[in-house]
This record gives sequence, structure tokens and C-alpha cells, in this order.
Amino acid sequence: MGPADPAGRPEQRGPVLGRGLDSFGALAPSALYLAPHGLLGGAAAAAAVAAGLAWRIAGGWTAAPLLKLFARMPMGGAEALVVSIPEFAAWLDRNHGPAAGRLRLLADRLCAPRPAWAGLALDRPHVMGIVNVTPDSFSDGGDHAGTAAAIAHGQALRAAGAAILDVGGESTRPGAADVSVEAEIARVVPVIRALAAEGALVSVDTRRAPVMAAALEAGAVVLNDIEALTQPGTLALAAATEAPVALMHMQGEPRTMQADPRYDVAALDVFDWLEARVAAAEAAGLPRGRMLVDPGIGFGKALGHNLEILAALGLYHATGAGILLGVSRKSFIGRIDGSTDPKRRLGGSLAAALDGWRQGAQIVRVHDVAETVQALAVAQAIGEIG
Ligand code: 7PJ
Repeated sequence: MGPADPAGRPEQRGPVLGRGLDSFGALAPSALYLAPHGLLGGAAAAAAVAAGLAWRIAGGWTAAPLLKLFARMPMGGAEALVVSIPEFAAWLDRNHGPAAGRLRLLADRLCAPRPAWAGLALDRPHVMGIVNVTPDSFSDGGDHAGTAAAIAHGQALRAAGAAILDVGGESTRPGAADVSVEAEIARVVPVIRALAAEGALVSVDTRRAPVMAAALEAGAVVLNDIEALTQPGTLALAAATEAPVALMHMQGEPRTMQADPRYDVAALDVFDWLEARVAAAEAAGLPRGRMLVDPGIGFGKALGHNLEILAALGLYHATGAGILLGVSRKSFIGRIDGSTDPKRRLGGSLAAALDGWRQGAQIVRVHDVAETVQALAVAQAIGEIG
């Protein structure tokens, strides 16, 4: 059967999975997906795990008492089935075919504790602060005012609680103009050098190998690539330098990506793509523990796609990598509430970041660092009691 609606959201139950878990055994392994569901946090997570009623996800702060299994249908679309952990664990014990093997692999990746990434322990959430180095509109690239302002902004975000600063010199908003490699380097390098010299953990937000090399030389530690190391030379550079990386999904390219994004089932299509990029990076010599995956909210996605991906965010734990989430001030918030000024999207940004945290995303990339750190601290404090 086809997609349930234009965004491709899967049916809760259809003719195939209506027969329950056993109907999975006959399906092709590559058609199957596993997402944690009904997530618990804090004291509730600990109690459910201790009672054998939930799995702890990625060695983090969330636990799943339920799993949502997705199966792609031969004619397109997908069906979903919600099962309890005890029911699923018993089924895995009884079944040993290819479908069960695939689900066992996904379950192992879902639960495996993550090693520290760029020195950050991933059993608690961290905030990545966004430092845009874009020249003011009255001067050309790499001007001093842009550099000084960006450094001061990075210092302020660090003081507000950012664990990592993401420095970028190329606007990737839909419709943005091209920037030369030289101009991009001239923008980011002095900012990275100054912030790294003060002891900040710095990532560079770029998709080009020469910018990556210059940024690492200036003291950046992490490569955050919205093209997931697909541009020439980037994968080899990442493997050779041992830099931790963030691999983001994008459909199309920034100039045109929002024109007509299309997916069969967005959350699953993005999973397949990220899983393939993780495998490619691993084949090039990067250990999985050095990677974060990011579904790329707003990068070639309509509102329905973004919401479907955010609702099923826990799916991406099954890549075996940590999750980075960027929702801050993005236009999907405006498509929900009509807000046109990105600076008036703090409420929506916090709601989406907190939901990402609830689903176990280890790092959130934000503009409003102080507000996000505060929101996370309050949500965590409440969860630890109950
Ligand atoms: C993202 C990013 C994101 C990662 C940008 C913006 C557009 N890198 N760079 N994830 N977004 N990893 O901040 O609105 O979502 S630039």
C-alpha cells in the first residue's frame, strides 16, 4: 500500500503487520527499522530498566519501554507496529532468520553505550553554540569587525554554557549566495584560532576539504559537515586527521533544496542515507565512536518531513552513532506558528530541543545557549525526582 498521507507518515497498522511480530520474519531485512518509543527519563527510566521492562538507549538518560518497528511496503510507504520490550525480547529469542538478525543488530546499536566524543561524555546532553562569521553588509569578506564580533559572540556563548562552539563562514540558508573557499577560510580561521587559544572546544561548520584543513590547523577539533563528507577529499581528510565528525543529511543543495523535497518515507529514507554514510566513513577508517549523525532539519525537507523525522528521532540511535540535532530558529517553526523573524522563534526552538533531549539526542546545536542550558537543567531536575 502507498504512503498514508502526502508526508509519507506510516500507517499504525496495515494488512501486513496486522498479524503482529511474526509477520516480520518473512520480510526482507533491509525493509525493517527499529525506533525506541514511549521514552522514559530520569527516575522512571531507571526503575523500568531495573524491572526488565525497558531498554536503556545508547547508554544515556532515556529508556524505551516500547519499540516502534517500521516495515517498508513493496509498493512504497511503510507500516508501523508498537511492541513492548518483553514481547520483543522473547520474539528475538525464538527467531533466528535474516529479519530477526537485522532487528537484533539494530537493537544492539540502539543500546550500546557511546564512547566520549571530542572529549564530551555522551551519557548526558551538551549544547553546541552557533558562531556565524558573516561579514556585515557594508564591507567585504573577512573584515575585522566581523571577526571581532564573532570572537566576542563565541566567548559569550561559552560563558553561557556551550560545551562546543560551531564556527561557520558559509551561509547555507535556502537561496544563499556562494562563497569562495578563500573567503570562507579568511572568515573562520581567525575566529577559530582565537577561541581555541582560550581553550574552547571548536567545531568547523563546512563542507569543503581545504576549509577543514585550515580550520584544524587553526585549532578546531571537530568537523561538522552538512554534506556528511561527500565532497572531494573530505572523507580522506577526516580519516587521516582523526577528527571527530558530525554527518548531516541534506536532500539536494542549499540553493534549491526547499523547492520540491520528496521522500518515500522521510524518517526511513534519512535513516538509510545516514546508515550508508556511517558505513562509508567506517570503511575509510573512522571508528563509529568518532561520528555523530544529524537528520538535517530544514535541509531539503517540507514541514511534514521535518515533523515526521523529529517524531521518530530515536530511530537514528540505531545507526550506532551519537545524535546531533539542529532545530534552532529554523523555518519549520515559522511554518507552524506563522513567525517570520527567526529571533522570534525561541519558544519553538526550546520545545524542539527539549523533545530532542527527551529522545536522547546527545548534542543540540543552538543560537540561544543560555536559554537552552536553563531549559535542559530544569527538565532534567524534574525528571530526576519522578
Ligand atoms: C545545521 C548545521 C544543522 C548541523 C546549519 C541553520 C543553518 N550543521 N549547520 N546541523 N544547520 N550539523 O543553523 O539554520 O541542523 S546552518
